[in-house]
Amino acid sequence: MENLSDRDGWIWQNGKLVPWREAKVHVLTHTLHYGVGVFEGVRAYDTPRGPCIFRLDEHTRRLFDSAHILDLEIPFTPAEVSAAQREVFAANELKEGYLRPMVYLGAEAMGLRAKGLSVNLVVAAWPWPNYMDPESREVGIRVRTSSYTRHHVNITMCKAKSNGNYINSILALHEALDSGCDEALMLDNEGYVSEGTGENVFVVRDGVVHTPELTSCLAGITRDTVLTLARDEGLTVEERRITRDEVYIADEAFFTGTAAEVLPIRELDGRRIGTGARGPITERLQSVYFDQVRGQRNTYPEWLTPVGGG
Ligand code: PPE
Repeated sequence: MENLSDRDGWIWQNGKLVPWREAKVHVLTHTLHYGVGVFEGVRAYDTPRGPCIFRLDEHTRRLFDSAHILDLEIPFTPAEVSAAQREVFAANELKEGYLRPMVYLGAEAMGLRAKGLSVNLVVAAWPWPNYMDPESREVGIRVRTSSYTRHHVNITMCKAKSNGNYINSILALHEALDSGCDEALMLDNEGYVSEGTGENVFVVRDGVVHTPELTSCLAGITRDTVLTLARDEGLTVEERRITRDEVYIADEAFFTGTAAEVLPIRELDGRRIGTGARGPITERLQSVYFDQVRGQRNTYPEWLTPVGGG
């Protein structure tokens, strides 16, 4: 098995590039014990202008928003954090890949009462192909509704992409994987559809594209991208509460996320969705999404930040 800690390359840690294998923390690192930290998942794609980071400033902004929600003060400016991502991506000489900025509290003190701990930032970048096999992008995945409820907005707040929130996601995802599915669908505490364990969710019915409101899911950047591109394609989009059985009777359904990209759902809880194959609107949105991130369209050039130069 590949060991992600044993690679050549560079990791940006607190302002400087350190050799990949030396980017370490102490075992008493506060975030390791209690999960109070925040992170981002960002992708860069190869484009005709060279490797470009997709919606870099929006990801950086969400990192700062997440930190603010958890009352963590990042000791860098947003411009410095965006520059760090470009720098580490370039240093690793990648064409396409995934970036993982993460903010964590230091090991100065233990305990829930600890205040005034150092706020640290790392950014790693490595090639990370979509975790579904390429076939899934065409045929779609099988999903089950999780027995675990998505965080209530006043338990751990879903607008923060915080480390601890992913305990909930991992419990739900592993339950789904153990039962032979590919992903879990999370319902909120009122029983309405919220999101996947690391993706936002969309359904299509009678040509209209629907996705849950932002109150109980992460403000996904891919979600926003797909909503924008769908409107540009002349589709009607609605952000509203969605029930589990509405997904069963949808014509099409798909997940969106930086890591997952645009991923068709062909089945939920053993019920076929639509024809049980990738639907035409999903296929169209998937295609415009990949063209957009790979710089094959002239639209939204500001979403693509070249890694090198300028
Ligand atoms: N909801 C959750 C819970 C989530 O984790 C993500 C991203 C999204 C929605 C979609 O957000 P966006 O990437 O901005 O479109 N999940 C990240 C981590 C995935 C992982 O496996 O780790 C990601 O996609 O990078």
